[in-house]
Amino acid sequence: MTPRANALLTDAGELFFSYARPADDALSSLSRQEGLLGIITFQTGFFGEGDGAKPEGILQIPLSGRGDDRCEIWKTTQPVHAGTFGDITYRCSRDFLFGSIALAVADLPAGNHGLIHLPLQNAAELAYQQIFSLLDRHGYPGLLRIWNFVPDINGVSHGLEHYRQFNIGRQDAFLAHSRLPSRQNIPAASALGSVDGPLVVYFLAARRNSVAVENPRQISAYHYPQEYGPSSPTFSRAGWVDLGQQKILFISGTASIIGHQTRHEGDVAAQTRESMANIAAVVAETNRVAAGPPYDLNDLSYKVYLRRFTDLPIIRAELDRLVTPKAPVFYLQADICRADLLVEIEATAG
Ligand code: 3EB
Repeated sequence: MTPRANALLTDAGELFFSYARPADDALSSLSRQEGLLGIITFQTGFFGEGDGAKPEGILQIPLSGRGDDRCEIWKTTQPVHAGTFGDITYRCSRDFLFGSIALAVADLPAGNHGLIHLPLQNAAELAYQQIFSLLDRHGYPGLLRIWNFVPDINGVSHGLEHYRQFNIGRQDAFLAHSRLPSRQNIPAASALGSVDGPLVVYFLAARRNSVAVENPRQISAYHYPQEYGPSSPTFSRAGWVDLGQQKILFISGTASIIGHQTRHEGDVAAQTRESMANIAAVVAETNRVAAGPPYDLNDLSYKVYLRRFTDLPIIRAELDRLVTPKAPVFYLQADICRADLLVEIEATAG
């Protein structure tokens, strides 16, 4: 974790992440650490329910399911300073910016149904517009990775599933900021369910862009047909970024989808194997297009989102067969963006 003494001044800084379980009293000092970009916790009530004890600078994700007492921590080798922009809270260094936004979801006024903006469409568009404005303003064009937590993601209002509403607003913001149709401007992402409340999004951006990677076994999500909603989801299957000495691979949330169709409905073991086969395909594609040392499944750190907590032993058994026990795996219970998906797996190698 120490900066390399011989690093050239022209080198980009490095990025580090970990899934750690800091002691309660260590968190507030952690949030003041040099080089800290972001800390995310998935445990609701971790800091004492409603007593205001939540240390500053820690993002709390209100997952729709059970959390984990570990935190996700992002750091860099460079000095960091904090700021706000609209509803975004961020920390940035010379080369990196970590930000988060929580936007209340307002229901439509009565009588307005279907006319203009649906509630999650509106929140998604506003959140992404603010993110792109911040990145444009401060010169971090490379949106490397983004995590989306959509309240009651499979719930329906005004005749459209919340995730599908979200996809309309997200795509419109990409279009408004001229980030579409270029595939190079489409980030790796995850989309999960949170409790009914605000839309919460967190992200990592950099001075330089990542290389978007797609999966030959799947249609690009931005080309999904209309049967999955009026606007397709705007994310790439993975992003690979060359930071000089360090290369990072961000693999998006990956599910049991072939082409554009869900496979193995109701069979969580088979969905886990198919998701891992998709991750293996993305790794192989990265090795083909990225100019760096090849990756394999054992080089990755995983975050696994499971819809039903009782599926944990089944999913864990499948992963244990495919990946070394040394690979970090972080399990979180949450709803997944398609109602027939039981598991979504993301992976990162730095
Ligand atoms: C899929 O492949 C599964 O909408 O940002 C995975 C990762 C999924 C990201 C997103 C959705 C998203 O379509 C779902």
